[in-house]
Amino acid sequence: MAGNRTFTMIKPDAVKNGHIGAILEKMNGAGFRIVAMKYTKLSAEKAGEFYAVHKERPFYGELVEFMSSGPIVAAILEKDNAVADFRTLIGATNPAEAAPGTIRALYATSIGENAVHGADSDENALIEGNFHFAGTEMF
Ligand code: 3AN
Repeated sequence: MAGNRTFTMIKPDAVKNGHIGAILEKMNGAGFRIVAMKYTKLSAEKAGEFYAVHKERPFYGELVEFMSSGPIVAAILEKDNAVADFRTLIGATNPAEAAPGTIRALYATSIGENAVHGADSDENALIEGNFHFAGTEMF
């Protein structure tokens, strides 16, 4: 059964370009409820840990450097079928291939700097949510 929570980050490019408000509005407008949220910055070490599954990929170094380059917004979101519906809302990894109206089509600048992260499974949503919010009160 599909779970009802997902994990997201608004990435440093979208924060720097002033898109936090617009992106949160898209999330709320699509029926996602904010359960936990934090404006924070990842150290290179923490970003490396978060993206450890991609360690062998050629873009890993670039990804860690980018994700630790500036502040982000991390959040846990709630909705029926949260993981799949959120992936639809954000669009394809490469903004050039993202469907019109999706968050990445609107706000991403490149495949590396693609505005938002969305967990890709219920299991990862839980792991990633705990990474940022373990011990935090949720509402
Ligand atoms: P998604 O975020 O859509 O699940 P993944 O899991 O394939 O995509 O990749 C994780 C992150 O790694 C992406 N959000 C993007 O920032 C970065 N990334 C993926 N592919 C590339 C690439 N070819 N070049 C640079 N960065 C990439």
